[in-house]
Amino acid sequence: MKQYDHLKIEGKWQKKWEKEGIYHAKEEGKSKKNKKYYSLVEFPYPSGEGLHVGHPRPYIGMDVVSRKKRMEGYNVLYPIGWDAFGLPTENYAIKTGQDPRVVTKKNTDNFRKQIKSIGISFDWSREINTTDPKYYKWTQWLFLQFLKNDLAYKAKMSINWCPSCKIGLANEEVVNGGCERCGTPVEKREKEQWMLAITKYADRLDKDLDEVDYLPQIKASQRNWIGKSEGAEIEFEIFGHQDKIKVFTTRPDTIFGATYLVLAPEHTLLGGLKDKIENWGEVEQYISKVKKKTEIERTSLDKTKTGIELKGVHAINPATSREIPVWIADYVLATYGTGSIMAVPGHDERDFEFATKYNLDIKYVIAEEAPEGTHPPQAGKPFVYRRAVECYVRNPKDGKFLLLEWKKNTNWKTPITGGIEESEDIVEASKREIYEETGYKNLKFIQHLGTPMHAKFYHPQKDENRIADFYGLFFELENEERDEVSEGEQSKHDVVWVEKDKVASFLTTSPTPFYKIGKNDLSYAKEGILVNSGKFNSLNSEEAKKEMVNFVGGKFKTTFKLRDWVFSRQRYWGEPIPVVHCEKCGIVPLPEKDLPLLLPKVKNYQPTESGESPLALIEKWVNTKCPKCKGPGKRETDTMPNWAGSSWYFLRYTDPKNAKAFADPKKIKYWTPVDWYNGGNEHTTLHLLYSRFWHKFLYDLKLVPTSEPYMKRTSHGLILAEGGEKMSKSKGNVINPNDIVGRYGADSFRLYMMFMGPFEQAIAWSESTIIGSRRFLERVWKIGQRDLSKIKTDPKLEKLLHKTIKKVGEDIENMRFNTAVSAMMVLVNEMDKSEINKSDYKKFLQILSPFAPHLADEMWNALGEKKSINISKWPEYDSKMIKDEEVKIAVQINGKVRAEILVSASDTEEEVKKKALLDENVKKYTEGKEIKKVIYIKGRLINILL
Ligand code: ANZ
Ligand code: ZN
Repeated sequence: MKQYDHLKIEGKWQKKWEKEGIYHAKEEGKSKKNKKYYSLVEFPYPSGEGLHVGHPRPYIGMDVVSRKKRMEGYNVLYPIGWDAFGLPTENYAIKTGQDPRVVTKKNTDNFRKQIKSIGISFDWSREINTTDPKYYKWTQWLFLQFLKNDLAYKAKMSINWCPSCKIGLANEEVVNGGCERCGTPVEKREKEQWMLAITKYADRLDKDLDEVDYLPQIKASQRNWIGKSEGAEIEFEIFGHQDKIKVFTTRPDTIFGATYLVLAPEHTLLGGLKDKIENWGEVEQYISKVKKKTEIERTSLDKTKTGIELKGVHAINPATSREIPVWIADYVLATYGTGSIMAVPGHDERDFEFATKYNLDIKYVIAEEAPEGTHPPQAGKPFVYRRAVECYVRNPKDGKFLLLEWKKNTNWKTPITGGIEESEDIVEASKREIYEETGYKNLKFIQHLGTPMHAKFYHPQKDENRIADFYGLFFELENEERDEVSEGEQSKHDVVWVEKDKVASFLTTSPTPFYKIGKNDLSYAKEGILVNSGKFNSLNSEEAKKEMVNFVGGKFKTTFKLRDWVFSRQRYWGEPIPVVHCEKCGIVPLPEKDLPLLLPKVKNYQPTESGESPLALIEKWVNTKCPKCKGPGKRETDTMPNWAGSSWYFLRYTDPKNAKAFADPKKIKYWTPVDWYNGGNEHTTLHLLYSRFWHKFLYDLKLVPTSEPYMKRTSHGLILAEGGEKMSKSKGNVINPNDIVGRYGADSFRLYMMFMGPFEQAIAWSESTIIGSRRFLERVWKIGQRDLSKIKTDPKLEKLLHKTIKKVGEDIENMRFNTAVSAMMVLVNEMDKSEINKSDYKKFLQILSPFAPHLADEMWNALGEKKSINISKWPEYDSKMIKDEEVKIAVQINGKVRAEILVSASDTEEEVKKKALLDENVKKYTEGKEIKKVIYIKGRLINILL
């Protein structure tokens, strides 16, 4: 018997596929199949380390999808190329004194060979490389379109600077305050930078997510990054000063609770207020301290906030007309909103923390709606409003809490409560209530328990409905001294002491305030009902927002967190920015005929200490003529970031060799949008967002037919080292896919990669599991060696085959590759035990072929097929075959057979019982009777006991 020898099979088929070009996408009209399908994976950065075992996971995943689509009759475009500009190559070139072009060539050659050995069905005839001048000519051309449309501009910017890489970083490239590449803490530097105005597209980038099929977490993280925020701008007058302080708030409904204002320490208003600020010296010191902190240090919730009051400056709350203090603090950023806020400590966690620390007023203005209690309001009864206290009293001696158990026609169990007047001191009122109801005299006030609870209920003794705002307060007994309780109170309720962990279950009211005891954060940030807000009381927050903005003369305003994109780098290995600086004409774009502007060869790639690009040192290149006035000009020496080339590469694949345009519009129209794009999560807020932005811009220029580039986006999890650590060269735990392919074969490797776990989850490499995949293929091989010609397939196996065809097809569509593989494993187990004929075996090979294309083609060929299995027609399942067998079940009632029902063999016990009880005959006997018990004996009978 022939042995399964992957070394013989795989190279042979790879050559044959390549020679026949079976994976080449056909141009429109050149294919019998005119339904196109564009599947895309992120093209790799060809690093010196070569292909890592994590790279192929998405390639194989989308390969399985693409192969299936081809077999289903689609004209599939599944391309690959190299995103080859970037720092690692440049740094390597510096270290070894080689030209980055040479390094790139070596690396891409290696990557190509590695990828080809895995048998991915890429259309290699469309390979692209972002560092190829024929490619970056068009990246430069596209940049000029941005420039012409005022979407590219130069600005002095405080940028994130990595002192180690000597490079400016976009916000997206700063991770936890450090450089994404090397981890060095990022500094701030003022620099002239090229910017792309992505913020002009912020709203569309957010809104149009509704129209695409991205995984929900991908949409959410894009939305979050764009950070659309609908709110209002409101002006606060400064007492005795002409300037006003404008704040941005998403909660204008809380303005009655704004007890102070905060400006960012960089706020431009500060200069003008200088004369009024009594403690200017301290303030100045504080400002220079804050400048040293990063944005993340300043805004993360877990960092303690600092600030300083601007003594002598007072603002006027336009809702209450009261004077409130003005502070500067690190937690307010100059770059967001208006750079100043109205602080509402009652309803914002950061303000609450700050107000607690600096002893500023906390005022609650949004009551939390209490869940409906045991006594909901009754129809037709009048509503009476109360402002009330809800008191929790703890005896520190035994830790128990003082509660009331009500008498008379009610089962109420409550804390001590009582109505209070608007003007009354809430703590004093509470002490009075506690004394009247329980007799305890000496109470120590500990804590307010957050925002009031807004409750609606029926008061049985008063026979009326109540709407009440309950203010929670927490006291402790100073001692147990107590007076006699009046008879009137005694007749209403008993006084009881309850252990802490029984309080919640004891109470018939909502225990929400009780849970707040001892908590640090007592701000309430959600929606609710307005209180302490004058004529707006009892409105809900949503209604109040509109009315409040009008009331204080504010303006509705939408802001975004997204910032414009820093689009220049002071490094060598990137696309030169094709403009000339002319003293007379300013910034002049190169004419199209001068593109590409080639990256000149230099002797030294080292970035300069001054932060200039190495290109700045090549005088011959820098000094040029102004394209407009022909006077002397200087070339721009910054280069583009490595995100430039990848922002449009998927368009180039549709027409990779076009020298007249970035791609022929007809070809773009045929192939785009991309039908399915899979990529890494780490690109969600970078490449994915950037390329959507470029695409929308091109759409506006009518250069592409759709406003969204990708119809569907999914992502894959990382591959970790055995043991769960990240694979890294320094840890010596990197797996080279070529070793695996050499030892076990590309098919085993592919199958294993698909089988190892859910595609979207991170998973650790496991040598033993790949051996399992190899064994599985050996069994498939062995079955293929049987004489399959004369026999008939076992009926049971045939059914399982059809079910498996259905399942594998559906699983591939849903990226459940692992369950597709395990279904085929179950099927092969069954094949081992039973007979299968040739035609059924071939169907199985076909569904296996996207996963193990080499082996499948070898066996397909051995069974007499001339053309590749990979372009055969995807098998259809017989829908009659996938129906489960039906079984007759006898239905007894009290032991006598009264009916028979048909159920499916795969029905669960629950389903069978339900069907039995719904049977017409059974219903006749059970109608109006109580069913005591139902007993089911699997596959045979059911007995209903009445
Ligand atoms: C008053 C208020 C009351 C706020 C309340 C929140 C809750 P998002 O949703 O992220 O857009 N804010 C505004 N500008 C800021 C800045 N430059 N630095 C720091 N914080 C700033 O957040 C908007 C809210 O963040 C705004 O609404 C403002 O606080 C704060 F119960 O205003 B709010
Ligand atoms: Zn000029």
